[in-house]
Amino acid sequence: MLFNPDVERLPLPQLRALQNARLKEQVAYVHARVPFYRQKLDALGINPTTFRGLDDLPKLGFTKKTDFRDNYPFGLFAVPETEVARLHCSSGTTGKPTVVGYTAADLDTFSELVARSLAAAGCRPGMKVQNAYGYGLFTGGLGLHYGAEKLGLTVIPVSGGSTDRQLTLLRDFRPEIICATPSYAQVLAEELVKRGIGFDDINLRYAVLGAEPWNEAIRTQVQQGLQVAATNIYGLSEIMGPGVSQEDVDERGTGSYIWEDHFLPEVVDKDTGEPVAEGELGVLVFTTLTKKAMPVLRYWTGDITNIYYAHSEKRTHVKMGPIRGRADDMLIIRGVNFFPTQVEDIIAALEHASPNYQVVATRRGSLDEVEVSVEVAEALLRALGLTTLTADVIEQHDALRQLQGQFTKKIKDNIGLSMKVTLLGSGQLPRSEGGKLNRVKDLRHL
Ligand code: DLL
Repeated sequence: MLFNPDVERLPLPQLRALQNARLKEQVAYVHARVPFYRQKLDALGINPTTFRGLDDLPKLGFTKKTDFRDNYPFGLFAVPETEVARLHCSSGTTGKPTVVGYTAADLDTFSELVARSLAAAGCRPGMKVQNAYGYGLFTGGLGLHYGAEKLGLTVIPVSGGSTDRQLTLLRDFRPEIICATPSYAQVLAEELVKRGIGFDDINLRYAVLGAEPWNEAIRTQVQQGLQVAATNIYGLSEIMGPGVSQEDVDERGTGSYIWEDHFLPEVVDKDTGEPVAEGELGVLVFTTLTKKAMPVLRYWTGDITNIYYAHSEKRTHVKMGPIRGRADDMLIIRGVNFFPTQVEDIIAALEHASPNYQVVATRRGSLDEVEVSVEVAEALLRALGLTTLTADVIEQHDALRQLQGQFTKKIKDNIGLSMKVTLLGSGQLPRSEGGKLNRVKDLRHL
């Protein structure tokens, strides 16, 4: 279902004209209202009255995460604090959080775009949604909440974690939709099995998963484990929150529609900052087109992906592929650059590996080492009658020795690094406690 068909199907020339007009307005708006941008644009020699719009976009330079930190808390706001209707934060791993603000009009747009996203995910007015994204400063909980209400869903605002309560509500309230991080959806799927809860006991049909990277193997696990159609929702606080892009339930696996009437996407080379060709991987950059409280010009998201029109079927807007990693997540191990998602790709292609993995980088003396741990697929463990795995147990089973050997070799062949591969039984790796799960640990800086 299209929530706003006129806009979602706006022919590209008209969409481009709309973006162009909005971009010019947004540049003039920040120049007039945000000292940070006025100084920046003046230094770049950009005059809003002669700025030509899309053609001049690359001249605007980038806004980086550090710009938010340097202007903490409200320095990037374009309206007086009294006009800010809500504040959210993006959780930084170090130092101060990034603060973002919304006017009442921004919140309306936020709700509309989340409503569009949920409609694309398969949700229909009248359905119930269990919202397991964290409520609070994180944008996930409230962002999904108001979008769901806007679409006409009944919201069950449970927030993240409290697995017992989640399962009780799934059984008693029988929602058709669950919104959660993919790693938490995996936990719920595992708990159903552990507790002997059958698919007839619950009523789920759709899962709307995002806030962290995931892949097709995780999709399969969640779709089978919860009996749902699982789609991707992407977003980030600096630009809005969830609902910057969304996958259509009937076009799963072909990318997520970016709501181009509000956000202007670009993909640029992570080293040179130059735009790459359509479909090529690079860093995703967004310019907001309609934001009032905190507009952002060319925000360097750090997320690595590609954008393309090739698979836009039901709508005209551009699609983005899955997030392949973050520019700053790249690990440099013994001089070799690699993204943990490369390990994920290898695991996805291994027959007897589950999608649960962890990458840990350490330094012994002056030498970097990487250990990759992966849980063996349930089916194989069951066939072998095993639960936990030790080195001895692995030695005794051909299938496990082969899996370990194959995995080690593929890593060496594809990434060019030798890594220690550890096979684990199911449930041996950390699970999501309701929010984002970090599968990569770089302990070299500690
Ligand atoms: O995670 C907003 C959100 C909430 C999105 C709920 C989807 C669902 P932040 O906390 O600011 O905002 O984190 C943004 O999370 O730059 C990506 O690196 C990552 N991320 C978000 N969605 C996805 C996704 C929210 N679908 C950062 N796939 C982004 C991969 C994602 N990574």
